[in-house]
Amino acid sequence: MFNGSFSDSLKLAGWALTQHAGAGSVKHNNGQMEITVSETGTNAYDIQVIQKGMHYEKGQSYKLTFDAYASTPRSLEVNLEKDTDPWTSYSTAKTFDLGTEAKTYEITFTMNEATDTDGRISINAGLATGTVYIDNVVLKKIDAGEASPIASQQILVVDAHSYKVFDIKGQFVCALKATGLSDVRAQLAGRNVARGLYMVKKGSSGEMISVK
Ligand SMILES: [Ca+2]
Repeated sequence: MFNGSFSDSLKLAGWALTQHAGAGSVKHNNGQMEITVSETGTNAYDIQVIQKGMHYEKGQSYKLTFDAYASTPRSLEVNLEKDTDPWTSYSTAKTFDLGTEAKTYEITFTMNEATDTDGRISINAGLATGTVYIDNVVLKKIDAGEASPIASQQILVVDAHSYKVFDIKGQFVCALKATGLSDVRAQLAGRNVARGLYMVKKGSSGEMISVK
């Protein structure tokens, strides 16, 4: 992370505007970066300010924080991603609702892709007109427990239970997590177990299912 504070000596060094559609401009003013959109694009990334050269290490968690506000309330997308085609998003693009007073916003993520020593930060402003003010952009490494990986969010959404599976002779086959008996049946079929009847136990209750 270079020149996240937009100092008076460095101004916009390290940051560059890219436009794919719409019309926008970027300038250094009062120790901040100002992105002004005069004509919206179709996508947030149609008008974007990028810093390249980010080092994202596989398995490492990161936190990006920045201060932002806007001339009128509006959205702003920020994405930590690959700098070249296919622009793989490492953080998942996140949309923030900016107000007219400065607040600190953050993105946490764990790098699940192969290490990228030349990734980028993209500040995507193409979906609304007006001016966005950015300052104090900081990217730092954090412990995995502080990040909110997508995988754990998905696990929270799925209401999974623990099941134990026995064959018709009472022999233990496997233990698995599933959302219900049909999920157990699907998982057993996926493991290529023999066709037939199985006893599936959840806690002290059990039911017979048939795997075809
Ligand atoms: Ca500053």
